[in-house]
Amino acid sequence: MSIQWYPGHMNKARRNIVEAMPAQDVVLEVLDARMPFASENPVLAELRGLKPCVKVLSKSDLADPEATQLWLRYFESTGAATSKRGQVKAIAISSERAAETRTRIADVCGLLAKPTRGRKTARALIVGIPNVGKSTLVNTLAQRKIANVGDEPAVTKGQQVVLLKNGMTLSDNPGIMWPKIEDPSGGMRLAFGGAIPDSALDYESVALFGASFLLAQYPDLVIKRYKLTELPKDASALIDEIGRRRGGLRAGGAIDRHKAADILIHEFRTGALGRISLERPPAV
Ligand SMILES: Nc1nc2c(ncn2[C@@H]2O[C@H](COP(=O)(O)OP(=O)(O)OP(=O)(O)O)[C@@H](O)[C@H]2O)c(=O)[nH]1
Ligand SMILES: [Mg+2]
Repeated sequence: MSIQWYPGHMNKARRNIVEAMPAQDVVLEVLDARMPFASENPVLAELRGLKPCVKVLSKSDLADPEATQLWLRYFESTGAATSKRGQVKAIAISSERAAETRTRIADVCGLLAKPTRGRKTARALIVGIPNVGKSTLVNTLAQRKIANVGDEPAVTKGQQVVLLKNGMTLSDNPGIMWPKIEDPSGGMRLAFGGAIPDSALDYESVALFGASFLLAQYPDLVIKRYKLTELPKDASALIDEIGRRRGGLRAGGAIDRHKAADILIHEFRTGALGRISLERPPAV
């Protein structure tokens, strides 16, 4: 199953990013720390051109800390090697650690964002795919609730410019996708993580994808969460087992697989299953 989702407001959001780009000193590209590759929009690399860029690995509280360290090293080393694409740095943040986020952003912007044209303070454009925590980051940096946030994709519908107390100008943008997701498993990871609205998904296929990944990579977390005595033989058996234990049975004794799929997806997204990363970087 391939996943496509490109609602109309994203074209306008893209045009706004193109218009705002020349005046920016740095681009803060927010990625999902659990899947930095799948959540990296190829269109944004094109739009930023040679602008310095910070890869902000958000939701790091939900990601496997070991994988996040590997990703930071990966982006730092590939960033240093790709001067053709402008300077790249990487940091990891979490909404639970607001003060640390402010320090990390200030430090990295101090290194990368040199204000130009006689200005004393920098301008930063916040971009990324939907639901990765862009508006949450704006609120953390502004230290007040200035942007709407929500646990579903496409909450922000228009560009919003915010002036911080330290003089820095931030521009929050709607999350944008790209017209065609070439890699079907990347699409599945995005769906499992919550970047695509549930209405555009086949819930059970997404849960089967997630179940099969978890059985292979995080079997101990699966056993612990669902209090299993042994590992189910495959993804479908895991969904059945969750249904049996947690989802209740339909009339006649059939397992409610849709409900079981919902439980697995929800418990991955909220971190109830544990700290899980869906991707690891290639060796560099
Ligand atoms: N666990 C965790 N949740 C986070 C973090 N940052 C944001 N969230 C949650 O992720 C969801 C999406 O956050 P938003 O800030 O609205 O995301 P966005 O990138 O602005 O989304 P769009 O406007 O739809 O593109 C919300 O439920 C946030 O509370 C984080 O660091 N950790
Ligand atoms: Mg937003």
